[in-house]
Amino acid sequence: MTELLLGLTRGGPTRVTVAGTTWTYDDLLGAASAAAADLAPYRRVAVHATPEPSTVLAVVAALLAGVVVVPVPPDSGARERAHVLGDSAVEAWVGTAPPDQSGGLPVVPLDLGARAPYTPPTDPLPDDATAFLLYTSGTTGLPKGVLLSRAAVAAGLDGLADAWGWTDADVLAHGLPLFHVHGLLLGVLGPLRLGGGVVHVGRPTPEAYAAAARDGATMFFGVPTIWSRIAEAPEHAKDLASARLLVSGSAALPVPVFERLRALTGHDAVERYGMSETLITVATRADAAPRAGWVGVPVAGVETRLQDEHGAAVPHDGESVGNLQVRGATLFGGYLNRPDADAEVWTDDGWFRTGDVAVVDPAGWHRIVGRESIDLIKSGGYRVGAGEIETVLLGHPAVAETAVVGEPDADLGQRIVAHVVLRPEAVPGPDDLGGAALATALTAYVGEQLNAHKRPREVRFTTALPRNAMGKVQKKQLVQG
Ligand code: MLC
Ligand code: AMP
Repeated sequence: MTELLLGLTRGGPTRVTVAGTTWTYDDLLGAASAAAADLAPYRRVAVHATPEPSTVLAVVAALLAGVVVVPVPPDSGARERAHVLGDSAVEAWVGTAPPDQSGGLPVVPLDLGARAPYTPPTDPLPDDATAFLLYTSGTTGLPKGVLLSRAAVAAGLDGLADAWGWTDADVLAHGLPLFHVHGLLLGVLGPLRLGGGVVHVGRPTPEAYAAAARDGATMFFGVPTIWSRIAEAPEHAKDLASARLLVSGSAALPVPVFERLRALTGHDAVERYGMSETLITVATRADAAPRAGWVGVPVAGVETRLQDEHGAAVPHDGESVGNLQVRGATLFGGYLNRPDADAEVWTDDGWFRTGDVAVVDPAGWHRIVGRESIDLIKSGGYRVGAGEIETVLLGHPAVAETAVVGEPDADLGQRIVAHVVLRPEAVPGPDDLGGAALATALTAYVGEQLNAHKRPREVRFTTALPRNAMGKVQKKQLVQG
């Protein structure tokens, strides 16, 4: 197939800036070609995915070497990290390993200053060769490994290039994490395929986005939390007026944020919708008039349909709500080691059940209404399973029962709230009035086991969870907002 990193492999002076380090394409290609030679013995490697140059170099080197990349969130806790390393059967870390948590694997060092000539592969990888194994949360259990092929990534990026007129004339800026579809696949590989520049600004603050705009960035990516913080900072938002395109995704962009951004920047943010399993399937085209609350039309190579719970077609009339299914060139190849999960998500006729509920209008525009399951939470654009947090909390000696829910939150979309029934012997005494210290300890425990953004923002102690006659917890009764 065509080289995935088409733009980069042509070399040249285009700039890639991460955490203040700038490479030209020539520099990055030279450094990655040198590192790729060291990866030849491996089939699957882990990358400690900090927002730093070493992450970009490790990922590019692995892709050049044809080695599968498993990005590991840098704040992963013990349980989550052990699961990812064990399930993926990675053979080494590239660059750095997390302090004291290498899992006993070797570390292939990276030299940012090394340079070797790039030689195109004499024996190109097949299209269906896996490029990434991305771990993502389900409603229960530990995260599942999503197998993404080189062809799916290429198709996804080409679809967005078509939708947004994204070319080598663009300089993309963002401050997203480098272990998910949004920040890594779109936000780093997008430019490297399409030949454009990219600036990772570090923490995605309004100040940092404004500074990138003043430095000439043309496109900005953000999750709604980032955009809503920019919309609250008019003195910085105004600098984004010089941009060509503001893009929001990973969660629903609230209409008031869209409107405030328009007033402050003169731009209508374009929304796009996707998943780890499907990459970006629906997007607002840059040449269309964006509609607040709507995410756009299927990208090239993707088809969508709506079904009701009995599998009957739901009309695309702009009003009827149905379960959204997708198929096409951007889809994943299945979950690693999880035939049970595969069986749940694929229909008999080959469509993927997104788990999202949507409306489609006669012109093909999509509006995402919500998720089928209350147990899949989106907080700050991160996908979090209620079940994985509940399992961890139940492993704490103080906890007898728990139910985790996502409550509406103006900043985060949803905030994680854990309702907890304590074991009688753990009920706090007078030295921890209200249980504040215990709540902090439980929150920290989730961070140590899973990762920082899976920590509940709030722990509410209760004496009993609401249950139906069958004993099932009634989570809807717990969601306030
Ligand atoms: C957070 N903090 C907590 C806490 N949670 N403290 C105590 N208890 C908790 N439960 C701390 C943080 O560590 C931080 O501390 C401070 O509170 C602020 O946290 P925050 O409000 O979460 O802000 P921030 O850290 O700035 O993060 C917001 C954000 C982040 C938007 C930058 O959520 C983010 O990067 N989201 C992007 C997720 C993403 O990329 N998703 C894409 C998935 S792919 P301190 O000390 O550090 O200040 C996908 C496909 C697609 O979805 O369609 O794109
Ligand atoms: P993840 O697997 O982390 O990529 O999360 C995918 C989920 O994010 C989807 O199933 C949706 O629920 C949600 N999502 C992504 N983009 C949007 C969007 N533009 N609007 C609403 N929800 C979105």
